[in-house]
Amino acid sequence: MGRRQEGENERSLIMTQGESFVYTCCPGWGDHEFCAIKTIVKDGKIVRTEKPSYTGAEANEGYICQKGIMSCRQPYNPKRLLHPLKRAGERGEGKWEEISWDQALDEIAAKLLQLRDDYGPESLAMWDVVASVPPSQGLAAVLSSRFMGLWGATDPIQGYGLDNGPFYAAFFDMGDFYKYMTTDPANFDTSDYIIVWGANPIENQQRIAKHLVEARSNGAKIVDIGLLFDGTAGFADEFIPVKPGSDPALSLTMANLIIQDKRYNENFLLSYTVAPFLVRDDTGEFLRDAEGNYLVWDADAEAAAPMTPGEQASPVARMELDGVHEVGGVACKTAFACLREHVASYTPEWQEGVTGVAPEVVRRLTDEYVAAPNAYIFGALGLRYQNQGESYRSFYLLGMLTGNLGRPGAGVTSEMLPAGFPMIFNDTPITMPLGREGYKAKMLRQNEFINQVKSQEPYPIKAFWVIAGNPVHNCPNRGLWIDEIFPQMELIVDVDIWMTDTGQYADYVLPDCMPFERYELVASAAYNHIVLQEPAIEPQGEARDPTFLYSELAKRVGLGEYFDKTAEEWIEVRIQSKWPMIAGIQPPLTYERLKKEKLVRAATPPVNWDPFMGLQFNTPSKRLEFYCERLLPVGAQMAAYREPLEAPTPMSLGNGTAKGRYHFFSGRQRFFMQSMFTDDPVMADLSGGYPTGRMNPADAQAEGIKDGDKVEIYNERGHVTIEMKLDQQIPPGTVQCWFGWRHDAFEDGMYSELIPALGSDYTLNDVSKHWDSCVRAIGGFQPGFGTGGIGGMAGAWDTIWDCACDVRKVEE
Ligand SMILES: Nc1nc2c(c(=O)[nH]1)N[C@H]1C(S)=C(S)[C@@H](COP(=O)(O)OP(=O)(O)OC[C@H]3O[C@@H](n4cnc5c(=O)[nH]c(N)nc54)[C@H](O)[C@@H]3O)O[C@H]1N2
Ligand SMILES: Nc1nc2c(c(=O)[nH]1)N[C@H]1C(S)=C(S)[C@@H](COP(=O)(O)OP(=O)(O)OC[C@H]3O[C@@H](n4cnc5c(=O)[nH]c(N)nc54)[C@H](O)[C@@H]3O)O[C@H]1N2
Ligand code: SF4
Ligand SMILES: [Mo]
Repeated sequence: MGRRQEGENERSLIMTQGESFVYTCCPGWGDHEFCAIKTIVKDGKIVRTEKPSYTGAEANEGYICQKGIMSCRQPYNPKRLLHPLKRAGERGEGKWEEISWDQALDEIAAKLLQLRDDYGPESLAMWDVVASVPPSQGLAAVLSSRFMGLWGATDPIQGYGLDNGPFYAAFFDMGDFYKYMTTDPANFDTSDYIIVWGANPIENQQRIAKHLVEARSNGAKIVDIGLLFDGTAGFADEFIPVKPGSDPALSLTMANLIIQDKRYNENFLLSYTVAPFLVRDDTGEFLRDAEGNYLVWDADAEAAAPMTPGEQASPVARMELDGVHEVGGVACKTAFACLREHVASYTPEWQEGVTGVAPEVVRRLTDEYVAAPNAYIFGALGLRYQNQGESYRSFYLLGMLTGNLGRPGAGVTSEMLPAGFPMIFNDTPITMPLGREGYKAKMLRQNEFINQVKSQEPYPIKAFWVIAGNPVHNCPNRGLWIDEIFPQMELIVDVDIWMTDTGQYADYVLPDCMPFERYELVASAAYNHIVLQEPAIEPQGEARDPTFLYSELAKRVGLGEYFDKTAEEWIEVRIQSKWPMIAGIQPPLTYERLKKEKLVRAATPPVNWDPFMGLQFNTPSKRLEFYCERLLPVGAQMAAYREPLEAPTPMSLGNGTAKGRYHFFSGRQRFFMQSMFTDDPVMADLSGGYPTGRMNPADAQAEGIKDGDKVEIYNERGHVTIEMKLDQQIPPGTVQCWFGWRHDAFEDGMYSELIPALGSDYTLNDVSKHWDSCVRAIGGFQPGFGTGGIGGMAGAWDTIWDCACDVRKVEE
């Protein structure tokens, strides 16, 4: 197994006689921290996990958290799936028969072939939330993509709203998606002021937490703008609570104050944004000359001057920032003037009614943010409302107004994934062996998939295969899956390491290897390192890796010739990458070298990765587009406050759209990783032992609910009966339950019944539909783009927190 013996690596921690180690992707890696862990083995058993030993500039990076440390218990957990299972009773009844792999794959293959003959290959839908199986772009994703493309299966998670809003801002403001997902958190270290906005990195993202601590020890002030008084609120120097989904009202008030007080960075705005571009009053489009050039106002010549599209440099010595003109009979003003007028109604007094933040607090916050030499807005994924795109765009707007972008210590993040430089492997020959033309998978938007399953038009969908994910639990609404989607399926296959809420409704459940048991290439994990994952132990029970699964399946459906390699051979193909940071490694990165050294530093530039470095943008104007022409058709050219879908904010003030009196929130829990780790009794114990709800004591008193009472939380979609805890951390108007507990842990109902169906017609709006068509128009919605569903996810919102509910005490 190529394990390195004690003493071979001087950086490794102390190992005793007989111990050796391999590197492993942390099983908790779906938390976006992407850690590699050092797995220490003795006598064929894992004895513990430790931090990895990176080299070079990253030698002091790479820590692991309590979940990473506890993950080494998981392979031996008695609840783990160890045998292929075939349903013995009704779906969901929990009766299973243990069968052999041969029987499972023979039967599944025969059914797939029959469905293909009867309904066509696209009647098989393959679900892949790539984040779920560590590493997210590993062999499970790459090989299933290869299978999907050759078979011609349906890929149903395009326009799925998970972790997706940041893509909206990145696409329209900066002209890219993936580039802006990651930042090296070491960039925070030298910041003077950090606003953590709608995120809880202290409990959810330990690599970020490490650098927030670093920044504060260097003198930074940390402000948390959030809903709950969570771990990050406790850590921060100041906590500013806001009403759910109200953030754009606050951030745009900050923008207004910065503009009114002329505290913006004029030079940055003129050099890197569309601020000086003239905008037509009549159409809202940028004013252009006959050649199609943009026009700006030359302050010296007192005349319009052309700006060639794609040129970032200023065409004249002095461009005007703020002005109103008439050019060739067309009334126009600069984009900056449009912005100034647009945000003028966002006053500190007005926003208080939406956010609950006092006017003097927003004034002071703005002062501090502007005065800091280097300021960061750390936005992440806690803003799961339909208006999240407006929030993220407004954060980037604040960065543009103050010039806090593109240098260490200053920046804006939205989808905050901590990582070094992106690494791109040679995956296309694997995912698309017959080229892009030969890739036959059919992309469906999630809402189309839902509608199509219900109607079985325009083509029938009869089989559902879960490559990765636990949709019944994690892709609400639970009732949609159980009552509407699954009854249409003649075959449901779930591949996992645990029996999940999804697996319970499957016809076959297939046991995957854990990362500790299989080969992989660890990519984004590793702070500029390429790390080989080698098996630490033999697969437990009959668990088998994705190479086995897809090869054996392919063989039985006539695609065997395409699955002729071992996991190690596929990895050899993957590292033959032309990406300069891989291709430029010296001596060259070969599989032999990787096996010998276990991790190899990539040929990265001697700076930290920051997507804003160099301030080059791929928008139509090649500038930052806080004023975005492409959003004109839906009136969203500038960020604005839009009421969230189930508007809990005005509701709690007594005047809202009354879908319920409370806002329901089911955010993440420190000791769980989504629905993982719930099967470890120690982690479950640390999480309170069993699921409970929480609400503010003032609300509870008004409802006649006491601490520990049994309460039903309900809305028109579903309900859960749960023990209620009274907790000051939960703001009035809000009811909370931690995300992760399985359905079995509840006495009656389940919180995922309450939540709107993600990516459905209900959660999409005009803006998201327009966004989807814009992404398609530039070909970004391509088959197999990325290696799994994530490629086409843009075009929908997470609306998990847009969820109104009611509560009532259950009399016993
Ligand atoms: N331990 C652990 N870590 C995880 C995960 C896990 O399951 N467990 N999951 C991972 C995944 S997939 C993700 S996407 C990330 C998400 O991680 P985060 O981005 O940190 O998201 P959440 O923990 O859902 O919510 C963070 C905070 O957002 C705040 N919030 C809610 N509504 C609002 C609002 O309207 N305005 C503002 N300003 N704040 C609001 C709440 O105070 C909440 O504590 O975590 C990752 N990390
Ligand atoms: N109520 C509520 N719902 C939510 C959220 C919330 O905060 N509240 N958060 C949302 C967010 S941000 C996200 S990202 C999604 C996450 O949704 P999912 O990606 O579906 O969540 P996970 O539970 O991380 O992973 C899914 C499955 O992968 C399995 N798995 C883990 N390791 C392996 C492996 O090595 N091999 C195989 N085959 N399977 C493995 C896990 O056991 C789990 O069953 O949930 C979303 N849903
Ligand atoms: S932060 Fe996440 S990936 Fe890193 S050790 Fe913890 S659970 Fe694992
Ligand atoms: Mo997520």
